[in-house]
Amino acid sequence: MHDEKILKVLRSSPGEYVSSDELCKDAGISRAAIWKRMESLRAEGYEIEASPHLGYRLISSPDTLIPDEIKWKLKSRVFGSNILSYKKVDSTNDVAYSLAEKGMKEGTVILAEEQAAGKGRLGRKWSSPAKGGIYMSCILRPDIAPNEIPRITLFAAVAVAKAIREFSGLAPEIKWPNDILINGRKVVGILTEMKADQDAVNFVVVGIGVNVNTPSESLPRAATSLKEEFSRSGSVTDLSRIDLARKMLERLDIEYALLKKKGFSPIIEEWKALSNIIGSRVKVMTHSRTFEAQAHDIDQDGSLVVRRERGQMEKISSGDIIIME
Ligand code: BT5
Repeated sequence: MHDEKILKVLRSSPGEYVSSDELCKDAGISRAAIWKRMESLRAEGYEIEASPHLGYRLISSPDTLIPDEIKWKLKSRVFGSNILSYKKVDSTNDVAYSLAEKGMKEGTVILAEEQAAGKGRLGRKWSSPAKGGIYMSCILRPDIAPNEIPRITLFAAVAVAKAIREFSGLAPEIKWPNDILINGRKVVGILTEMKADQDAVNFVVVGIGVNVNTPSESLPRAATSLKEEFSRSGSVTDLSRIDLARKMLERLDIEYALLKKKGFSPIIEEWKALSNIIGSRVKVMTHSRTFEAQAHDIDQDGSLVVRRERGQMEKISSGDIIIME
């Protein structure tokens, strides 16, 4: 079991030794227990230096999605107020859904190192190998109508795209409705699920999958990872999933507050600025039809508005698009 009290004390003097006496006092543990606790932290991947005279010093932390590691320095109010992290689950969305049904609070975040049955939309699969990705699901209880649910996907796409841009300096682009691409290849997928009755949403689960250090051989051909895109600039080291996860939660928090305070219009504007589809010729595929049209706008409920051949407008609330040019 990972010991947050000890870590807190070690972190309070970055790069410096903390004496055994101080550790005992501040972390509230006995001298005899220190060594064992340090060993178990090391087994978790913490690099801790020990000196017989000076005490202990934290050199580095593991890039495992440990809730306390993410919460440390986390500046958000709603997102991540409660974080649960698993080694392996079938799908973080399924875990979040069943916890939400039991009343788990808004802002609860479920993370996993690996998913055995990661889900895309419409029964599709999300490749979720261990160690390389972020598989995150957030529970929300927004005051919106069921038909406004696409708004949630769009708000999350804006937040994650901005987080990636701030974190890596790369230039992510949003593709309606739920993809984030870099250099034309998919790096993030978002799956929004909800429980609702006729006119009210009970809760929403926003699932976000990000390929961070994921090796390309475990991804579909049209996919990429942040590490792969980053390495084009010459750097090949792994990126910190903890730092990115923290940044994502902070950005989601900011955009969610904006959505609540100012409504959906500012989110649409941000979405358009981050997307390349408005004005493009697209192939639209819904569950029943496939046709070509021009992407014209994003509607107030999050639908895509397209212009058909004879100039007539049509609203697409769910489906996929391919950009033709
Ligand atoms: C999505 O569906 O893009 C939504 C993906 C959501 C994944 C997250 S991870 C945390 C949470 N828990 C879950 O179980 N799911 C969510 P869709 O638009 O239907 O795209 C699925 C398609 O993307 C697949 O059919 C593949 O072509 C492609 N794909 C699968 N895995 C991928 C990956 N890791 N990276 C990029 N593309 C992938």
